[in-house]
Amino acid sequence: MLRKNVFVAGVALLALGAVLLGYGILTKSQLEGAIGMHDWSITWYEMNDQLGGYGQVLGTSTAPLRFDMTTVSFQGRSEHVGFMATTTIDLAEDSTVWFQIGSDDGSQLYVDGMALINNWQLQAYQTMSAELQLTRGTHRLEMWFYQWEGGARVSFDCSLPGLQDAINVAVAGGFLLALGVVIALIGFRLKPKVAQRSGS
Ligand SMILES: [Ca+2]
Repeated sequence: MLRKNVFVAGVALLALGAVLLGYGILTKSQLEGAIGMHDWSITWYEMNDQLGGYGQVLGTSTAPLRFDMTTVSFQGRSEHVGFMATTTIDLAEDSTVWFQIGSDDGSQLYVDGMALINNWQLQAYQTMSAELQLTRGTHRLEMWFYQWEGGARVSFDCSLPGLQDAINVAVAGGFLLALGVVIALIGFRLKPKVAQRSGS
């Protein structure tokens, strides 16, 4: 009886885990597919002061929409450097979109010309996020960043709200599935021992 109960509990966990895992992965791919992404066009500048005053242009580069430059460096330069970057996103339907910028030192984010996040200051790496209701179609993003001295990092992320929840559900589902397999196997292997004990 014990064997059967353990086995059934294991299979139930396994099934629940598989459903959650599938649901999480499906939701994640739907949310990720809902934003059409394009690379950032970045123009790098020399910075004139620690308040984020722009100097002369140093050059240009590109980056994927969602990026994390853990050590900012342009042409070997990691201090007194900054950029202005532009890109667009395409929405398949009207959506609330979650944006996050992170920077050491300062950063700002504009969406369709409107200031959405302002984190323009000397600081250790810090992220700030905001959500914005946007209509179906193409929207223009503009990001400003500067690094004065010391640590140098900048990141950008965006998604439809719920992406992290979907990832968490998938991870929890995978854990339950693995746990269910282990418990079902234990239940399965209990049989001979239980049978021998009851028989002796
Ligand atoms: Ca810094």
